[in-house]
Amino acid sequence: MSNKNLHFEVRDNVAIVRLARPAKRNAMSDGLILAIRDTFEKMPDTVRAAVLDGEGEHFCAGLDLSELKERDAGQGMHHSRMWHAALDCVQFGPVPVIAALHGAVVGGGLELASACHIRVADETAFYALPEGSRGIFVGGGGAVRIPRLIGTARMTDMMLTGRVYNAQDGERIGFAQYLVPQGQAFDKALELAQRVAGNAPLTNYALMHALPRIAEQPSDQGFFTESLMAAIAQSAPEAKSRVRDFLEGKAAKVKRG
Ligand code: 1HE
Repeated sequence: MSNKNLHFEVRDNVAIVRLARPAKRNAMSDGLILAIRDTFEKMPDTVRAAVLDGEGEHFCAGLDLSELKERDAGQGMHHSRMWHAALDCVQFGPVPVIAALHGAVVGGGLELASACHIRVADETAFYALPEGSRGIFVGGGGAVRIPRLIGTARMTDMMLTGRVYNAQDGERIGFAQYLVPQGQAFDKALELAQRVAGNAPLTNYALMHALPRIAEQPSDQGFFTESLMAAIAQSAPEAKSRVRDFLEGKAAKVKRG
């Protein structure tokens, strides 16, 4: 499933998907965005979690600006919807995706990272939305996903003023859930992916597909959907055997953090 600009491999039951266009700072051409869509759509059944990272000094410089030719409104709409379809395959695909971030995580690169389920950043990471100064707008789902991570006010400020967040501040405001020393984002992301891969598949499914929907429902509907999901998850044989293992002293206790 490898593409010239997108490397794919499976280690045990974890897929590693790597943007591989370092000379262009992993800028996303239409071909690359379609390759991301295809990769997540056609994930082998054996895969239980994925790591997404970028080759070279930067995670991703966003949209390939050299392809930003004259488009009329209709073509612009289709282009943006193509990004939505591809990033939906990441967020609502078959497996949780852990992004390993370093260097530039900007524009469409930040939109891509925002579609992942966990973000691990190293100390070199920085976050920006240069669309504001390029005279354009986000078009890859950023207007929906980024305010959910950092709030509308912070995103508005980033786009109006060109503000760049460094790795420490990015973790503080909610871009990344983990901050690690330089060069360690991939290893940490892989370690997390291996742990995620060991969960009951229905639990991972609930977290990817039920939780974000519940979070957007009015409380009354959210409580009801939660009960439905809880009932389905607890009835699976795997849930029964995991709970039995704990009660028989065979499963790990929760340890202090
Ligand atoms: C690119 C791109 C790109 C680099 N499209 N070619 N994104 C941006 O506005 C960010 C633009 N990029 C940058 O600000 C910088 O390149 C970086 C901070 C990411 C990296 O800096 P640096 O010094 O390591 O690299 P560089 O020398 O700027 O770039 C190396 C090459 O990559 C160079 O090409 P070369 O042929 O001269 O070697 C750059 O032109 C090329 N390059 N970034 C095309 N983005 C769904 S809508 C999403 C909307 C957006 O994402 S808009 C934001 C676009």
